[in-house]
Amino acid sequence: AAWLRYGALPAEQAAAYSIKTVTVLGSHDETSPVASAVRELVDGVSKILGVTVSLTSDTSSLSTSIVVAIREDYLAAGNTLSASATDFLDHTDGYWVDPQKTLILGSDARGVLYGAFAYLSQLAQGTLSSTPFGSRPRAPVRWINQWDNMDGTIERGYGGRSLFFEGGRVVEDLSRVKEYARLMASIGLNGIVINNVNANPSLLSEECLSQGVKRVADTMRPYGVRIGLALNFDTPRTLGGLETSDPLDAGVVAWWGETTKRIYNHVPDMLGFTIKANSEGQPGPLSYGRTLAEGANMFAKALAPFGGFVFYRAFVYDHHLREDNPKNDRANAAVDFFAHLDDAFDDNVVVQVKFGPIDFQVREPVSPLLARLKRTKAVIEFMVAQEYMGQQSHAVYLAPEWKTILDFDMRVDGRPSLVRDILSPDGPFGWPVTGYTAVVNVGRDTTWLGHHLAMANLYAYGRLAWSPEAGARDLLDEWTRLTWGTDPVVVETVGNLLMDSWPAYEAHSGNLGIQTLCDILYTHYGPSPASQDGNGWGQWTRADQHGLGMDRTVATGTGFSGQYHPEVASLYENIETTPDDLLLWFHHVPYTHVLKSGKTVIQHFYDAHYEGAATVQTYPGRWEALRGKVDNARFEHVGFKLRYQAGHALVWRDSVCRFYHALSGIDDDKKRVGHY
Ligand code: GCW
Repeated sequence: AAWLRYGALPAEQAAAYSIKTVTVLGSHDETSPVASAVRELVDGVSKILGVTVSLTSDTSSLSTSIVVAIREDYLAAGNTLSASATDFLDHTDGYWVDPQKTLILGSDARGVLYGAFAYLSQLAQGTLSSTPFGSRPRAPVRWINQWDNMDGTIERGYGGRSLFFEGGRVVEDLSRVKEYARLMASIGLNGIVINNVNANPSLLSEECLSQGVKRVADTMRPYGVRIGLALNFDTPRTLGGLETSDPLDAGVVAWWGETTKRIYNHVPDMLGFTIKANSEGQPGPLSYGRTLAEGANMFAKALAPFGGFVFYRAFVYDHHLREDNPKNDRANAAVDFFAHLDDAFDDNVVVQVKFGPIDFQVREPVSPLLARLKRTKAVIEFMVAQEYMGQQSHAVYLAPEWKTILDFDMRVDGRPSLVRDILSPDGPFGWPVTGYTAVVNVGRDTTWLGHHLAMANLYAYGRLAWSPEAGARDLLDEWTRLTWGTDPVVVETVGNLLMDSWPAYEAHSGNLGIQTLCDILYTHYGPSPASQDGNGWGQWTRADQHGLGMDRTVATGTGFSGQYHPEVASLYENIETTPDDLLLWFHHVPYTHVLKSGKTVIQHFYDAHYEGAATVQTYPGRWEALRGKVDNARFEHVGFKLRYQAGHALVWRDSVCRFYHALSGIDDDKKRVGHY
């Protein structure tokens, strides 16, 4: 149920409502999102108000009915609309709710469903507006990428096995998939790529498409969720039996054309393809001496007749990079590989850019590529899966980190260019197709993500993809009220704890922009500052006995800072204007370098690690305040996880502090690290 629990309101509050029925205008079949909206309202209002609400076609008692309609059906019935309602209903997926008249209108079928969920959300939180309200998404692309493998495992999966696949095929029972589509729709998400970007060619076998992929699409469609597929570039060779997968080979082009047609036979509204190519050992156009654009455009041409899009990932980099060359820098890769191709991509290619230049670290600057493509459309990629962020064994609320990205001003051509505006059709580049995707690893675990508190991240992601200007704390409080109840003690406790969680995690893992400092060779979990350097993965810190940090300046370093537009470039080029929290991302400094705070870098490391770990130590005690206020099963489950996290934070603290103490030989002013 997650946040769709529809917990009952206190009786005296519920008594204020007189809803008995739901009435729909127009006719809609069972697979329409309008029908889902009606089912959701009947179920939700009944539970929240503790009454039995039913669907009726009798329009004589509208005063006690929720009236649900697509705008055109509402107008056809002789009604009129206010200018404010029209503002929202003029946009795809927009909705308008009038709580007084209990009227829910959508600009289209999906809009109706989103309006129904918005109404139910406010009703369940006890915060139903007394005046009419509307909303519309800032961006059309609001997607999820699952990294599910066909054998049922999930790459970076910490919430159980795949909901979609098992034993090389799509599972029989898709009831959890349906529940997932409901959750997605309730936060405004409208698309999902169901398989790992490290894609298995056999996904495209006729059996898998007709028996499996089609059923997944049919299951999610009533919730306004469309599916897309991640493809393996070499499929023509490995599955199709061709000699090559060269994107300019006529046979390969024809093969993709036919294959795409075959997919659309089964899934006529398929979104398109996501491509990870020439990345981490995956094949791609470069393997055939072709450009990335030639590779992307091959898929684009196959998809164009069906209105589909290629989401071509910008996560292309050399993972055998030589650290002995001080100019080498993995962070440069996205712009180096893609920026010069801005004019070369077909119209239905969208470049999918991870939010930071490296890889979902605890803190990164915004990927400069988001301000360097103009003609070519882009979407941002976030990660709800906590790969580097405690892997859902730690509670870490990520929305505050995402906000540092979304609210950042890229100063394109010297003008205001917030990332959240760039990712909107009404933004500086006017991309009609743009927005958001996030890697999510929901699995068969009853908690979905392996940790009840991790669900705040999924909730906030969907809500931010719809309204990127929303506040991290506001979204968290909504989620808490829906998930845990409206008791103010519960809302305060959960809210304060989770708002502390990203800063605390950063404090006891990697500070000052040095990256997360977890093991990067195998697990991406737990402290291992030594693992960053001495290998080709390029997540280097260049720590030695004198200092640490990557010199990414144009003047003396890798030149990365020069990938930004001039105002941002000069902000990061100069050590004086670089914010402390990204200092080591952009500059190599001695351990004794003095920060803006007045502390040395090394003392900051020690202090932050002790403070961060101390904050995490408070979590189990703070959670105790919820005993008896939430159900025992979830209370115990979270309590157990928080106690584990408190212990692991100490492991983090001591490993990182001792590592840098040994390397630098500099003692802790407060005599906690070292021998005294
Ligand atoms: O962060 C890395 C992960 C890989 C992942 C890759 C990617 C799917 O460690 O597991 O592969 O990113 O985003 O493609």
